[in-house]
Amino acid sequence: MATLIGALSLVALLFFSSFPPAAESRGSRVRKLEEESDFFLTQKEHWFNQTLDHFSITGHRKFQQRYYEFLDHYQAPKGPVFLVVCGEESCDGIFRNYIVALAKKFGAALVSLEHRYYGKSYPFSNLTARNLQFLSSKQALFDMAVFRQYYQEHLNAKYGVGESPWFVIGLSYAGALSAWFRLKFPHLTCGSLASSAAIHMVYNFADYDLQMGRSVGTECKTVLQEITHLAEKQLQNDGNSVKNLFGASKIKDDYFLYLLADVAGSAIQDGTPDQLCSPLIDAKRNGTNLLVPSYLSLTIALDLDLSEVYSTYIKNNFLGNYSSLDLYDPEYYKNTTPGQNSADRLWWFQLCTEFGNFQVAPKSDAIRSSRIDLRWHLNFCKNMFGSVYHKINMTNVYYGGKNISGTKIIFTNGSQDPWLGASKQTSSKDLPSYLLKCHNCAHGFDLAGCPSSASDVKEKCENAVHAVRQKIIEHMELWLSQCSA
Ligand SMILES: *[C@@H]1O[C@H](CO)[C@@H](O)[C@H](O)[C@H]1NC(C)=O
Ligand SMILES: *[C@@H]1O[C@H](CO)[C@@H](O)[C@H](O)[C@H]1NC(C)=O
Ligand SMILES: *[C@@H]1O[C@H](CO)[C@@H](O)[C@H](O)[C@H]1NC(C)=O
Ligand SMILES: *[C@@H]1O[C@H](CO)[C@@H](O)[C@H](O)[C@H]1NC(C)=O
Ligand SMILES: *[C@@H]1O[C@H](CO)[C@@H](O)[C@H](O)[C@H]1NC(C)=O
Ligand SMILES: *[C@@H]1O[C@H](CO)[C@@H](O)[C@H](O)[C@H]1NC(C)=O
Ligand SMILES: CC(=O)N[C@H]1CO[C@H](CO)[C@@H](O)[C@@H]1O
Repeated sequence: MATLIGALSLVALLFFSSFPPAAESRGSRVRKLEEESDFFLTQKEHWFNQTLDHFSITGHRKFQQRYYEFLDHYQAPKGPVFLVVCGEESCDGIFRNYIVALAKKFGAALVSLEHRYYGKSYPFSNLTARNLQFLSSKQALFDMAVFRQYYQEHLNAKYGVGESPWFVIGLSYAGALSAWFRLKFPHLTCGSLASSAAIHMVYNFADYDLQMGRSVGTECKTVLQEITHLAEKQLQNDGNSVKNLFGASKIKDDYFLYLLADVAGSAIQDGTPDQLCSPLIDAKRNGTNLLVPSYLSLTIALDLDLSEVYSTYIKNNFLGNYSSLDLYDPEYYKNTTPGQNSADRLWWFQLCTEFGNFQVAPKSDAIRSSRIDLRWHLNFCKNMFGSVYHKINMTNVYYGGKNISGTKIIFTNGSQDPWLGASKQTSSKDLPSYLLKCHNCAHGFDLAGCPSSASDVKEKCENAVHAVRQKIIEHMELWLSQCSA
């Protein structure tokens, strides 16, 4: 369930310049990344003994947590330390992205901690639901706090710096962690940048689908809806023939419908809506004469045209290097062996227990099939993890949802990002928020930059990104100086 994984990582975003839409899949992409160290400032691993359960007074168990440091731009002893938060995937190094420019500008040390359980930072030899009980954002925030103290001492030992000003930076789920870290540990960081952070949790996140429609516009939305209806109808008639067209005969009907939705969601979330919509709209326009009222049957010709265009798009742009049909097979998520592909199971565990924000079909004007509803998601959770307790509403109680309090947190989001509705909606002096507004401004672009696209589209995107980056720098300058004072 590519987009259901929800948050899009820096890994995916980094692919923008060289790849078409990057969906939310890890294994293959990550492996590919490792071959291309140009993507990383550093991949030299360091290890830290972390406490497994920060909330127990009897458990003393530790596990090894991986981290990275990059000191080339560090101006000791006064320079700040930027904690670049890693989210729901293997953290294979510190990425080259806008953070490098920030490090240069501020003479900062960069340090990045892998999220517990993901990548190589897993405490147990298997990932059964029982062993996942210590996987939560609360524990992860405590990890960051404990690590921050440890690393400060480490820097002191090396450079005699005393207390450095810290700043926490993250994107997507890692962006939410950045915001929450400043909220819960204001004495440990001068501020934070929360890029495209989903901080508001609901069970039914129908707004994701609605925002997809708003982002692509009426014409493309209508075609996407039509594809869903065609697929639903053909699944009823002859499921295998339509799935075969997509090379997806082995997956179950409801997962197939999820795949169709994820393909569109990913393209929009990644800021490449035109690659998705243009061929579909063309096909639709060409076939207009053939269209008969939708309550009658569509002609075979249009059926095939649309489905073929979409299936070609999926094969070329979605499957293969970004995503895989495996993600639409429940068995894949049941695998409890830690490894490159376990991030998907782990993230689902967090969705099922803490975050929800299930991408359900809205009651009207849905792009995705109405079969993808809350019941479907809760069944999935139960099927994967047994009867784990859903504390999704509690997450808003704990962090405040969109009413998050606290100070010195920058929120950014992209105008076309389906995750928009889960981000902070208001801006204030203490909690400024900025919207990157352009045709394809999507998830995390302030940090990741714009994808390759037609030059006029790209220029507008770059202007939007530039404007928000200037604001980020202004706040960081002010807050870091106030912190050092
Ligand atoms: C972490 O713990 C292991 C085993 O207890 C120990 O051998 C190692 O030295 C510790 N590492 C650090 C960095 O403290
Ligand atoms: C998982 O690991 C636990 C110990 O942490 C062990 O008791 C259990 O048998 C393992 N289960 C599987 C399915 O490997
Ligand atoms: C639609 O028609 C145009 C012109 O007739 C043609 O160039 C284009 O390839 C067609 N597109 C599709 C997707 O059928
Ligand atoms: C996947 O990556 C390989 C190797 O870089 C490339 O040749 C191939 O075209 C890519 N496939 C897709 C579907 O993007
Ligand atoms: C969660 O909160 C919402 C809004 O307050 C409420 O409608 C819903 O019933 C709650 N769900 C659960 C499972 O507690
Ligand atoms: C946020 O505050 C508003 C107005 O006070 C309130 O209606 C809403 O329930 C709050 N939301 C959360 C998630 O606490
Ligand atoms: C945090 C943030 O940038 N919020 C913006 C997200 O988008 C909404 C809707 O456009 C804006 O109102 C918020 O200011």
